[in-house]
Amino acid sequence: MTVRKNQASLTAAEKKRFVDAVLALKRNGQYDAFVTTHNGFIMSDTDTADRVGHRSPSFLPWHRRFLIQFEQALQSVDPTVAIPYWDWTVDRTAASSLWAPDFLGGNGRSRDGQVMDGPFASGGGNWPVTIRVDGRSFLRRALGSGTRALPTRAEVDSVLAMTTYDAAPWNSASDGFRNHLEGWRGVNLHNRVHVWVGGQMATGASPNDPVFWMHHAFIDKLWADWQKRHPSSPYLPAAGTPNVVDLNDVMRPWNDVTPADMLDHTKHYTYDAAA
Ligand code: CU1
Ligand code: CU1
Repeated sequence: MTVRKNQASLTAAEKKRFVDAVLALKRNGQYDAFVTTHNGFIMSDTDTADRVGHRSPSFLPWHRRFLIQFEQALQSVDPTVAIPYWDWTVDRTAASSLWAPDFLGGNGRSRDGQVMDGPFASGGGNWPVTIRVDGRSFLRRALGSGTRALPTRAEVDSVLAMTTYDAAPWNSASDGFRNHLEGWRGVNLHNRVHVWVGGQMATGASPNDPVFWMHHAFIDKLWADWQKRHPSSPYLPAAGTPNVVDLNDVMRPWNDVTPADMLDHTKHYTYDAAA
């Protein structure tokens, strides 16, 4: 059984196994295929095809499926590995152990944002950024350089208190839990963390930074916590919505998964703690 743990509670050996599995996927090309897939699903509010991965109700089930697929790839390398989650309401500075050289490495240098230490630093030769948004092939970060601090627990709780999953027009203007969690409205949880990390994390090619998976595991956990807190609040919309993934619509790029299939994460993994 796959148990996703808080990254702050991992042992040195668990951190190493996670990093080693990530590096193995980078070497065999699978990692960059995930980056490419993500980049293809950055959506605009005005897209006329189904809006699947972002700015839409299926933001949460799409990333749940995406993380399951990545976790299965990691486990094909090392069956003991699960995606850790980063609770940024607690580990909220560049001094957190998350950013130590034995895990993800630290901040980018001021000159060009290049990450200089840890397993994903360009100098180590193991992490060439090939799916790029510009000419730079090194991992970049600018921790905390955004104008806003990481979200607080009180802000998270204010979003978890919302009772409606999503609402028309089902995009970045919507009211409801999904859009406040995604961050286009209100206190802004998910988007704000991408901006706080900076570098590739602030772009469509964000999975180039392995912290992407830990950030999204926490977003996924918050969805699970919300589901537990509001058991009678369904995924919305239910059916018949143009350009939007309804409950039983298939989500691209897969041809075998719907939001309904993703509502119960415990078939695939559990979290080490509930909210
Ligand atoms: Cu995403
Ligand atoms: Cu994201």
